[in-house]
Amino acid sequence: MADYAALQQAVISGKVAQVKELTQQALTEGRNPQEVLDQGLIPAMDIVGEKFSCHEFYIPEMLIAARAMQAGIGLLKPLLVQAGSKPRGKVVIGTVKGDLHDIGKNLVALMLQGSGFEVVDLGADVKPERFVDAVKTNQPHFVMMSALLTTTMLAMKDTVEALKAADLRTRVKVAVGGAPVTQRFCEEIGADFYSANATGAVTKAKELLPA
Ligand code: B1M
Repeated sequence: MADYAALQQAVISGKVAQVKELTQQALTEGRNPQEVLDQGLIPAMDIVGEKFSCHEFYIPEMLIAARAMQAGIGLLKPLLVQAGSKPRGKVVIGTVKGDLHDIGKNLVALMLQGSGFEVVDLGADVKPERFVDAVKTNQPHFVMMSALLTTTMLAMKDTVEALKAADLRTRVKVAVGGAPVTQRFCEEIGADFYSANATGAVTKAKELLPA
């Protein structure tokens, strides 16, 4: 039986080998990789966040847990990405300026690839000008931004404004996400859509693709 509680605990305590073993065990048992992600890995990071909030964990512990999480995701990656032959559409994605959190953004990129989207991943700490340049160069259907900090969310607005100033705003759909981001914030900054999770971002992108 897949032991998601043990998997979560292994992520929280940063035990890379154990995370790999328990993730592999769940897959060998025939568990759906999405289920392993949603029930085994992601909830662990919420607990890490809670521990950080109450000063039980500090930056090193968060980093160690993040590394363990990445090890689990690494095993799931080939199963989540089974890209279709014909790209559905193109997405430029990045975590906004000032923000180094990239696990959620990487998952969104992975799910998009898994659904046949071509993804241009700009990484983390992406300045508005880099999003603008990437839109000029790649001519994507979507720009997707991730932010995990209440302070860096504001860089999403700056990016929307930079796209407007470069006369590119009407050429792309802008999507936003990340823990502090809300539908209301999305509307306030003039983005096209918000998604609370990676699968929702893929579903909405598919809906909005030109026929
Ligand atoms: Co940071 N951190 N962190 N951190 N960290 C949070 C976000 C925090 C909530 C922890 C807490 O206090 N409880 C808090 C933010 C508070 C706030 O502003 N509201 C915080 C803080 C304060 C900080 C620092 C400021 C700490 C410090 O230095 N004093 C610092 C900032 C550094 C910086 O960015 N400039 C910092 C640093 C770090 C680490 C580097 C140590 C590490 C990140 C490592 C990495 O990403 N490579 C880290 C981590 C690991 C976390 C927590 C624990 C986990 C984040 C995570 O990976 N979650 C986090 C607590 C938490 O989130 N519960 C915390 C798992 C991931 C799968 O979820 O990213 O939400 P998430 O992505 C989801 C959805 O949000 C959505 O889909 C994903 C999958 O379903 N989604 C999108 C994400 N992006 C999307 C884009 C889309 C659509 C959906 O586009 C359309």
